[in-house]
Parts: sequence; structure tokens; C-alpha cells
Amino acid sequence: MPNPEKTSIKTGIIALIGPPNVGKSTLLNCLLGQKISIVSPKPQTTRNRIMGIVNGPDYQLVLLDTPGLHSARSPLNLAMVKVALDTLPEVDAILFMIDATLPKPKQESSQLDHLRKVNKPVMLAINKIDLVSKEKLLPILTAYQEMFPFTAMVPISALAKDGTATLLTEILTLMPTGPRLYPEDIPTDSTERFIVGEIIREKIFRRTNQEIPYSTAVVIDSFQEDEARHTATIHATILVEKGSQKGIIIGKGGITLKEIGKAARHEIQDLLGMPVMLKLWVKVQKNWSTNPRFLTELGL
Ligand SMILES: Nc1nc2c(ncn2[C@@H]2O[C@H](COP(=O)(O)OP(=O)(O)OP(=O)(O)O)[C@@H](O)[C@H]2O)c(=O)[nH]1
Ligand SMILES: [Mg+2]
Repeated sequence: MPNPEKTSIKTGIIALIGPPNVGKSTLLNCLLGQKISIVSPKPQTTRNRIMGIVNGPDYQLVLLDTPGLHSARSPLNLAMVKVALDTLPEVDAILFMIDATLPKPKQESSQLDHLRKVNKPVMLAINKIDLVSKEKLLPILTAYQEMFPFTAMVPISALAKDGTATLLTEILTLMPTGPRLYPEDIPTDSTERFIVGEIIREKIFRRTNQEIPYSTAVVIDSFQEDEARHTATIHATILVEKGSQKGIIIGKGGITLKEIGKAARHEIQDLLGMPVMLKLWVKVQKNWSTNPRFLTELGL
């Protein structure tokens, strides 16, 4: 029997767009109520489009987390920005996000030029308000109001889950009505294999510095679930571009790699809901980040 409630709900797609490190992935995880997209204090953590499907009794919102917009021009950086901009034609609305502690109106105004071209409703989310006073927030609101015809401007803290319910309500006003686009029981279109690689990459971002995180990619070599024993065995290779970087990732007596593996394994176990054997290797693959074929393999 068709259920009229189910065929005429608010349902649509919104892209989370903005500079690196403003909290786009944190917001995706917050609205989804589950960690799908990796987060780190370093810019340019997210490299791919990450989908999160949020279901309510009378709505289904498809959120697309994207890599931060930036002006670095290496092949990897260009591919990441392209991933973000390529989402724009397929969405119903755009959420542009800035960091309340670090507004960069000039830079962000030129990023908004990309959004002017697609002619879709754009909302502004001003994130990290847990770190600024109300007096500091007001001039930011005024400046951005003059910059772009945002449909709404919502101050939030994605980390403290403050203002995010209001944000969700505002987003839903921009969504068309229709049937659900995806089944209710899938939170994302990413494979477990992909998320496992991302978790390992997050631990590298959190434990290494300078150019190391940016010179690193993770490839899952094998992923085997033993259903009878209810365990999984995962082999993954961390690629770096130079021998010296390999040494840093491994660390003195293997300590850094051990820590990366331990932290990743814990989180992967939570994801899969079973004990995990995780084996990590580090391999030098010169210039992986400028090799178009390899970038395509990484979904870039
Ligand atoms: N204090 C505070 N920190 C936040 C908030 N939201 C995110 N962060 C922190 O900001 C940093 C960046 O968060 P991400 O979610 O990775 O940011 P992003 O925009 O996805 O970054 P890229 O993927 O690099 O573009 C992390 O250290 C987060 O914990 C917030 O509301 N308040
Ligand atoms: Mg991110």
C-alpha cells in the first residue's frame, strides 16, 4: 500500500562547500549522528566527495561533504578542488561554510564566484561559534550579508552540536518534496573498504606533520571477513613519495606506524563491529600525487 506520507516528504541533496578546515566533515558527521567522514586539525583532510544520508520521519537529506576550496595548484590539489566543484550541478542547494575564528572575506568572496555561476540557493553556516564571543559574530554576519544573497545565515558549532538543529530545519526549507532517494537503512554510498582507508589516513594526518600527510595515500591491498569466526583481516599499504618520509611514518623502532595502526584498528573495529587484524606496510611510490592514473584510482 502506498503511504502518502512517504511519497511526499522533503528530500534533496545539499553540498557542503567552503575553505579547508572550517568543519565541513565535522558537520556531516554531526547531522548524520555517526562518523563517516574523517576529521583532523590540518587543512585538506578530505580528498573525495563523501555522502551522508540523514533520514527523518518526514525528510531525507543527502549531504555531500567535499574537499576544501583552495588555490594550491599541484595535480592533487587541483583534483580535490574539482571534486568539490563537480558536486554543484547535481545538488538542490549549497551550504557554504566559514570558520568564525578565521573569516577571510576576500578569499571567500572569490570562492563564492563559483557558486554564483550555478544559480542555486546558497546558505551560509558560520561554524566554531563556541570559540568566539557574540560581539565578534555580528560584524561577520554583516560583512557576509553584503557579499552574497545567502538564503539564510546560521551560526553553529558542529563540534558542540549548537545551532545544528536550526540549520537542518533551514536546509529542509530549501529541499523539494518527493519520494526518498535512497533506502532508509544506508547512511552513505562509501564502501567499508574506502572508509577503512580513510580512517588510516586520518590517523596519519593526526600523527605526522609538515608535508608528510600530504605526501601520503592509503591503498587497501586485501579485506577479508571471516564470517564463521566473526573477524576481519585487512592489509593496507601507506604510500609516500620519498624514502625519508617512509622513515618518518615508521618512526623510531616502528613506534609511529604502530601508533597509527593501533588507533586505526580500534576505529575500524567499531565500524565493522568485529575484531580486526590490521597489517600496515609503508612503500615509496615516487610522484604518486602527480600521476593522473593513480589519482583516478583514488577517485580523484
Ligand atoms: N572548536 C570547534 N572546532 C571545530 C568545530 N567544527 C570543527 N572543528 C575542528 O576543526 C578542525 C577541522 O575540522 P574538519 O571537519 O576536518 O574540517 P573540514 O572543513 O572538513 O576540513 P577539510 O576536509 O580539510 O576541508 C578539526 O580539528 C575539528 O575538530 C566547531 O564547531 N568548534
Ligand atoms: Mg573535511
